[in-house]
Amino acid sequence: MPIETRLTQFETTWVPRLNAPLQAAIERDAGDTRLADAMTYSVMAGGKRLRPLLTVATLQALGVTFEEQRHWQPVMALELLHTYSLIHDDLPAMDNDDLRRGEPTNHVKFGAGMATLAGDGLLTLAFQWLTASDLPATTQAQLVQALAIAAGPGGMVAGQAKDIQSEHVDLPLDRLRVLHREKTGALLHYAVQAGLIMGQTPQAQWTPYLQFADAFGLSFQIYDDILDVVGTAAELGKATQKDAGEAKNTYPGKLGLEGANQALIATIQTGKQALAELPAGDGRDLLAAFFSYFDTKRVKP
Ligand code: GRG
Repeated sequence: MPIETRLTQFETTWVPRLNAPLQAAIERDAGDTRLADAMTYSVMAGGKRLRPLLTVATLQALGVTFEEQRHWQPVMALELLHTYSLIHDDLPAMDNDDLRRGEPTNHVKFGAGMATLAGDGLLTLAFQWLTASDLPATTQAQLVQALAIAAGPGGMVAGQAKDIQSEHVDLPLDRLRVLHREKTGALLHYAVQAGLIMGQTPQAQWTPYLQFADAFGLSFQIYDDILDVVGTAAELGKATQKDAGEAKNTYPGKLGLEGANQALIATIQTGKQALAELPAGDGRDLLAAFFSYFDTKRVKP
């Protein structure tokens, strides 16, 4: 089966299953309030569920059977946290975006104050959900610690702070890579780590999984940067070096479009090499299929 099909099949099975209880679970915990409406609005706004899918795929690769009572709340906690980051990122005080996924952003719909609180609510509820499953208490504590490290001032928030500070600064590539690792990579790293923790996998076996996660995270960011350039070009392949150069703190800005594409191809290769260390089988193939998110043919040489 082509790897694109493998990924599509996995999404078709899992996205509806993960989504089904979501709105009711938020309303159960946030009440019938305007705040709950604001939280639900962004959570139900059509995200790809990439991070929860990565956790579920890691569980599958480890041979762990998904059980709703044990796994659903901790798996979806990450989606709550991701949604908070998008709501806050869109706020007038940050990127000041009016549209996300083609719809009005949370603050456009609910006002900046309520959008801030919707983000706060989702961030906090994520940790509540990590501790509300049938998993052993020690496993729950490990999840809480790992997510706090990934999302907090040593991870995503640090990356966002660097992003704000470097708005008018031309960052060298190594500092850009750190910024991306924190801002985008840390949650994707955690998505795989959460599977390892929930599967109670001995830490000695974590390395290839986390190397895969980190390669996926970097690929994700490089690809997002490339799409920003080629997606705005009138026709695919017509994006110019000038388009790339205008976006300073991006991979195409540093390396040119073709250079960024080569970096993407090399990063995907690194991720696949890491997976080659895992036992052959369907679970490993499923993780490899996540690289089919990236179309390395968008850039014409
Ligand atoms: C506000 C603390 C704080 C952090 C914000 C994630 C983030 C940090 C900002 C989002 C801005 C951005 C463009 C980040 C790059 C990563 C990215 C493309 C995130 C979007 O993730 P997807 O594609 O989103 O998984 P969906 O819409 O599918 O949920």
